[in-house]
Amino acid sequence: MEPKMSDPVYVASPLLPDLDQLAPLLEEIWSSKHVTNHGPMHQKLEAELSKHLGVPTTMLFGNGTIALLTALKFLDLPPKSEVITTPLTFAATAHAIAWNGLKPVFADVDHTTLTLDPESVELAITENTSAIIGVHVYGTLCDVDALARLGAKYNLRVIYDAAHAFGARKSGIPVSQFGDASIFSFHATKLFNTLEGGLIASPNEDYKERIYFLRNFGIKNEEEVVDIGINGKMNEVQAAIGLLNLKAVEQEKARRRELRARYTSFLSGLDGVRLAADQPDVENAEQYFPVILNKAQFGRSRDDIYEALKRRNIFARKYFHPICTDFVPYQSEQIVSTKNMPVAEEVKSQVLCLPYHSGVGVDAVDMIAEVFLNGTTA
Ligand code: T4K
Repeated sequence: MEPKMSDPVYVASPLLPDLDQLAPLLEEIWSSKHVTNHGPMHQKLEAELSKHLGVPTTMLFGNGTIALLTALKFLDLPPKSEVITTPLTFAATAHAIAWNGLKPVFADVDHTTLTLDPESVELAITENTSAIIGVHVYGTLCDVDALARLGAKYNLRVIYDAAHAFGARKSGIPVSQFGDASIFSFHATKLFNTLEGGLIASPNEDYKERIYFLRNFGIKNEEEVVDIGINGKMNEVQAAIGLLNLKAVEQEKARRRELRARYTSFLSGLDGVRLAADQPDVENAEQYFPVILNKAQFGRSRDDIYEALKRRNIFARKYFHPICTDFVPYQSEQIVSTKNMPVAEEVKSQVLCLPYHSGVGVDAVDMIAEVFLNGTTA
């Protein structure tokens, strides 16, 4: 009988403020009765996020998916035009393209970074291409310079799904300054969360007004509806949690960095085990800790490790398996266009995200180390 954690250890665990910190903010909301529709907490959080993320435009949403949908709507891309993205992402990235009446086109990922491979993107560009969505998957940054060059060369909009990259920086530049806009998820599983939530961030201040209308049914004032908007708003309780969590993010990141060091100490140098790309100029967002397992070299597969951990009550996740091109609705070339993607096809059965949050204790790390190091599939 193998050892087992007494409490389950999950891939993610929400950062939650103390209830005694939250209570006064809830009292404020309750007494004002302003519970949603751009209330004071909402406005304060947008202002704080603008400072934190280093861009003038930070528009909150009820979740990351509605933020992605709205960002694409905002771009006014030609109907049915093609948007190139990665298949190695959460379903929301691809679905947001299809829900906007656009065609997702999947290019391959780079073998080292696992983000969109600019060469593969260039091969996928046609006269119908209108945009590129890069995904900073696991917090590894896309080749933003190469994607910007492609955008300029072919006159394409470039936006980023930055759901995994909250607070990341490249050579000191906040990640939200790249591209036309970046979309963040503030879901409970994210480093910075508002239980459910999302954000469109942009270096372009002029975007604010129209995104505001799109988020709120297109309503300008009591007399005028000026756009075909939706309800994408975040409520005051979510915003209050965001205000408190924003103060705790740096401490949580520091604790995750310690966990990263502990994981790295036993994983690096293991034959057939690869860690996320080393990006020395990048301040990591500390969102996920992916390992890429090569069975031929390591002796065991990703699924062997996943199962061995699960038997010990440790729930790593196969993000992102299946990849988007495996999804039932995307098996039709009518809906998507799939390019040659040997790297994504290989990596999808090799990648495993280990539990990565401050609740992962030394005993869990020891157990994970034992699974990786002892060489059994038990
Ligand atoms: N783009 C990218 C690249 C994304 O990764 C995501 C979301 C989006 C866009 C869309 O953003 P949102 O619309 O979601 O804001 C989770 C999250 O639901 C999803 O937000 C996230 N990506 C995705 C990578 O992970 P699942 O299906 O893995 O969630 P679930 O419920 O299995 O949770 C994972 C683990 O987290 C659980 O085993 C336990 C722990 N957990 C989860 C929840 C919900 C908790 O401890 N407490 C909780 O309340 O999708």
